[in-house]
Amino acid sequence: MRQKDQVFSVARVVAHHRGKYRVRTAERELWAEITGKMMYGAGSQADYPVVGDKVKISKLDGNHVLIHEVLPRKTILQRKAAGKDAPQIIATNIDVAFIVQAVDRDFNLNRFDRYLSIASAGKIKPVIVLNKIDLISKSELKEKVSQIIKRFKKIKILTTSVLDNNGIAELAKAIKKQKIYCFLGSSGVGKSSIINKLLGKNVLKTRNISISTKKGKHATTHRELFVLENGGMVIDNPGMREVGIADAGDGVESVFFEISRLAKSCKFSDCTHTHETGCRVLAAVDAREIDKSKYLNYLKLKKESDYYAMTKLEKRRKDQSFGKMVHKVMKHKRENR
Ligand SMILES: Nc1nc2c(ncn2[C@@H]2O[C@H](COP(=O)(O)OP(=O)(O)OP(=O)(O)O)[C@@H](O)[C@H]2O)c(=O)[nH]1
Ligand SMILES: [Mg+2]
Ligand SMILES: [Zn+2]
Repeated sequence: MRQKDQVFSVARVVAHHRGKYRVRTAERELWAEITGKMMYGAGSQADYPVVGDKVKISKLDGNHVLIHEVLPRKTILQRKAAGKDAPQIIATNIDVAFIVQAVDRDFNLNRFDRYLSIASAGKIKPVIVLNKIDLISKSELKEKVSQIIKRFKKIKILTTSVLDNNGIAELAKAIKKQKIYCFLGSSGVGKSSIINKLLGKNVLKTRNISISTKKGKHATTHRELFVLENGGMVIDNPGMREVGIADAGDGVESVFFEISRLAKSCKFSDCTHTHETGCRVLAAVDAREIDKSKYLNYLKLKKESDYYAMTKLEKRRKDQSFGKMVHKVMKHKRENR
């Protein structure tokens, strides 16, 4: 038996491509695979290693190691992907989520709500990064920043331009030793370009002109963790098209904390804040204490998170009763023809 003389150590998962993992020890990077025991014992994606995880490894041969176990995760960043019930883990052990938007067509306050909700649900500190500020004037930038401050109050905002190196030093300064920073945002906002700047060399493939003419093509196709010179760690992600809410509501309620607070004084405890008399939220929207578009986005994200929180059984019942209702209406129509 080989089991006895196995020496275990701990490594960090830095990448995952098609069932193969790259892990990093204090000395170097290695290829890794999971043990058969781990594979057969895994019930869902949550049981497999993901980027950011600390894992228990043993040497297999040459540059290969075996992953035996995922060590307890400090934080989990997850979303709901289209058409899937189970949440999808983006990365683990994240300390800070850099939520990146470009100041051009990509700029959208409602999208920040989404990313902020998933960060908050994972108990991860968010920082907003506005990139490509070379594309707009100083006054336009000021206007955008004040929109963000008005909507999100206390969240830290960094403004950057990879093109003229603006704000990159401030961003680098915000990255601390041994902490993990995850870059999130739509495709093309400049996540990989920013990380290349932080690394001080072009390690990551970014979108070039010829790629950008092919619609929908992402420059980054897999998630990867990089260690910066100061010992801080950054994770590059492929741009995300779907950022569904995968939590029972805490994330959404904390991002919209003013609305949640008002909701406690609504007349009905099950108030939906859409039409009820005595709704404190609607009153605040009418009095313009709460921004209308923020309120509408709250309803939208809350609906998503409520649906997510429903059990499978409840979902089936809801779908069935909807099916029955459709059936009834159709029958009624037929009979009255
Ligand atoms: N003008 C300008 N262009 C930028 C800036 N940052 C990045 N870009 C350009 O934007 C394009 C997209 O950059 P990427 O770094 O590939 O974007 P990404 O967010 O990593 O995209 P995905 O990997 O597809 O998610 C590239 O052509 C970059 O050169 C910037 O600050 N200003
Ligand atoms: Mg990229
Ligand atoms: Zn209400």
